[in-house]
Amino acid sequence: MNQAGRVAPEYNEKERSRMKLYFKPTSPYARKVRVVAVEAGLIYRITTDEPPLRDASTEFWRVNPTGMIPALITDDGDVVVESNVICEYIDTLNLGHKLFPSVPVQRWRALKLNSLADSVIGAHVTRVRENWRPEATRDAKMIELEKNRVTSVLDALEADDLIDDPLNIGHVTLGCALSVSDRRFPKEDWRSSHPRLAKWYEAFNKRESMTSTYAE
Ligand SMILES: N[C@@H](CCC(=O)N[C@@H](CS)C(=O)NCC(=O)O)C(=O)O
Repeated sequence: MNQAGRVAPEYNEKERSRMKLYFKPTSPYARKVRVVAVEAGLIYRITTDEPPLRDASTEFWRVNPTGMIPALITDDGDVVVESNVICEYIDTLNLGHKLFPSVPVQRWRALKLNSLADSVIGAHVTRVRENWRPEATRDAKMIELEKNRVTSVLDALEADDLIDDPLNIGHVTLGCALSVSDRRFPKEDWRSSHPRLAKWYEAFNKRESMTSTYAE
């Protein structure tokens, strides 16, 4: 029987005890996974592959029915998709400080920060894609809306104390989101209107997990 997202068993024979991450160096969603793997001390157990995207005829789509990155093949040969799920999977293997807290109040705060930061990545990605279209066909209203969404979320985070919590998945996602801000929209100064976030990011961005996963 074909199970959705189940890879061929021969993969597991060849690659026993190694996980495989399908990614692109510039994907912020895939970077979340790599940052978590470094923070968890598990990056050495992960091999990587850069699959062709947007082609349903490829081997990648056979392995991963969504055709999206990131996707992780576990050392049991299962495929796990969607960055948050992959991050949590890796965190279950993490013997050190957990990035997905188990205490409900802390967990909720971490997930809340994570979802807000994820919405910043989503807004950036939508805007970047819109900007790739020929100028005459771009949706200016959508570009403006996504820009406002980013500002709105950063304003909310600036006014909150979520970033002061012990390191969690929300910080990882926020770090990756702000990195997209700088890389894709370098002329937009988010720092002067969000000094608390700027200070936090300056320190966070120096972590080995961030420096070792940065891609131009
Ligand atoms: N919500 C997903 C989003 C993943 C995503 O949007 N990945 C993009 C690359 S950044 C992708 O695979 N695009 C290929 C496609 O759209 O077919 C996650 O968090 O993993």
